[in-house]
Amino acid sequence: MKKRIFAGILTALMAASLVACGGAGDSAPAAGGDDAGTTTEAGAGDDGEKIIVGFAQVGHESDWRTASTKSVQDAFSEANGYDLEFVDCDNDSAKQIEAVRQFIQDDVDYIVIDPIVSTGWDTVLTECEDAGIPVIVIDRTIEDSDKYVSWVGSEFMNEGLAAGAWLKAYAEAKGISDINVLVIEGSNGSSAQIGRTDGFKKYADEEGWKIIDSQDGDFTQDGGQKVMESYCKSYAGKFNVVVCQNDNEAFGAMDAMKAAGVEYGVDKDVILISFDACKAGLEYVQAGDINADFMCYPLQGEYCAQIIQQLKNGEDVEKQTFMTEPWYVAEDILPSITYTNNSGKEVTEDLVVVTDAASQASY
Ligand code: GZL
Repeated sequence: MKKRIFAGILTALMAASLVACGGAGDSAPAAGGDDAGTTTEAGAGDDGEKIIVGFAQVGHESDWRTASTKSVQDAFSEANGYDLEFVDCDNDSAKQIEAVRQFIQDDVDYIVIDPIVSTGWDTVLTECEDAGIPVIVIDRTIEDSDKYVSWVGSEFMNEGLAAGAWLKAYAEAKGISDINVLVIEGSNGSSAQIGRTDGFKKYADEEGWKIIDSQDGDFTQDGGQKVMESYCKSYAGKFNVVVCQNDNEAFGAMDAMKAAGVEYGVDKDVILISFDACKAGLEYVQAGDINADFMCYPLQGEYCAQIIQQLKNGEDVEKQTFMTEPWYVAEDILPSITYTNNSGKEVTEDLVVVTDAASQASY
């Protein structure tokens, strides 16, 4: 119990210090670069006991998720001094809340959550706080509570703005003036779906593009295929852009368009835009089937382990750490794009032309 009280005081002190120093977000090293994460020293507690970490993962819906899970499992390995309690919540929010409550009952030392949806968290996070168990959130965000010590992930609104900024510049470069878009959204209510949808829609509204339809593909290949099959039936010949909110949806959408005789990719009937930039996605970019793929960096396990080490050592931790996420394209026609990001800052992003997906992919 003594350990718990100490952890509770530590958490409160950390939160207070973060508020004091503004808790300004920190940007992580470039994805896939040499300094993307560092080897984590052994996590064993001071008394040599393993540090017990409970991890409630979204599910197993995509290549991105597989990489995310492996990243956390590798960081919290037994060899690194951890005992990881892993729960695959299978995209079921009730199951995820239940998993966190089980971690509290199991009296774990730290809890890591990738929240399926961004609301409904304050009650259970209060229970974690009362139990003196620090919570770290990765990837997606929690919007209805700040009762966690730190978050590591992506600025999803910027990902949506990136797709819009690229499409605007690309359409101008290609002389395409009439833009009619079909969107296959990610799991409804997830911060990734909300941010990518809102960011892209900002450009659509400003540029006068028509978003013909926008349906939930649940971030899966099957979901992407089913929605695209329906789109091909309902909107044949009426669309020239498809935005898939992750690569696995794009894989399914390509199968559906191929079956319907719709040509997509570079200099075809339909411009195909995707997110995640996993290796398989970049292979399609290299082949010219996907025109642009906006990275969402999944390897957050090392960052999580570093945060736990800092907490264990009584050090301050950043409240937010944002991943660095390149923009990948199939054609070498635009060197870079300048856009105004979600913080109102004018940012110039270099476009990475995919010439060797295997070496350019981060995961
Ligand atoms: C985004 C992540 C999303 C990915 C999908 O950070 O939560 O969930 O874009 C994954 O591939 O399913």
